[in-house]
Amino acid sequence: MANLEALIFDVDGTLADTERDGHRVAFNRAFADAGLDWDWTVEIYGDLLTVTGGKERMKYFLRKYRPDFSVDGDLDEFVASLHAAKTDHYKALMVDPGLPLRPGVERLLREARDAGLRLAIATTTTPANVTALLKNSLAEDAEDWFEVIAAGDIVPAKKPAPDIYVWAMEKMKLSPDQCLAFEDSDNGVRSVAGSGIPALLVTVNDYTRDHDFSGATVVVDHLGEPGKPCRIMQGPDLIRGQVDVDALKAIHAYATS
Ligand code: XBP
Ligand code: MG
Repeated sequence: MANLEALIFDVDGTLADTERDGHRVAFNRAFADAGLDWDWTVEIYGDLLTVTGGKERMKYFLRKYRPDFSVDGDLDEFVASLHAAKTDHYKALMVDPGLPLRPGVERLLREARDAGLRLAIATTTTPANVTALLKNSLAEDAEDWFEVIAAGDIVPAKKPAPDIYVWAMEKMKLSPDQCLAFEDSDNGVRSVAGSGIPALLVTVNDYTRDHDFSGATVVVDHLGEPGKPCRIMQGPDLIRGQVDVDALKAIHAYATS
């Protein structure tokens, strides 16, 4: 059995609840700037989240909700420039008003670093968004805490394809059974499963509570803090109130045995 060497984190919905109050708001601001009357409500956004990646999500929106929309010129270029404006809005939102990390995220990252575990990120979001969140919500030097930040278009196929996890593991020269992944959505779970990583901890959020997490080792409501214990929603009883390094080793051993 391999030892647990590395933790690989999804970002959106896992490190912070970025979707509803971050990405969604940034998309709507970019649409308004461009004179578009598109309004991505909290409810519609739940459906749009079935498609990962902002550019891909906009094209899905057009196909499903605005099939008659047309642009002068190239649609991909139009979507790309709208997306660049959205990224600027997202970065600004991370500064003001800012967005807190989910319970237990900072605690666990610090404990894992102290324990010598290697850290990485595997996300579909744009690299600049990861930088903005880590810098403003975790620590000025937080990007350096992660050996690899695998993000956005560096792989052609986004989650639920496994490519982003495979890319991160290749960079770190790790095999799947040396890793434990953190996700919040069914697309993330499918991506991890396809990559061969057997150990997967899911923290649900309001958008993903009802997703199919049958491929996860453990599902919890959050990682837990002192005075704010987490609740195990699926999987073996290996966590004592907070997900800590001992719990991660136990989850990894359970998943790889
Ligand atoms: C996250 C996403 C991202 C963001 C938008 O999925 O789908 O697309 O919503 O980011 P996951 P960009 O958490 O599974 O990685 O607009 O920068 O693409
Ligand atoms: Mg996610």
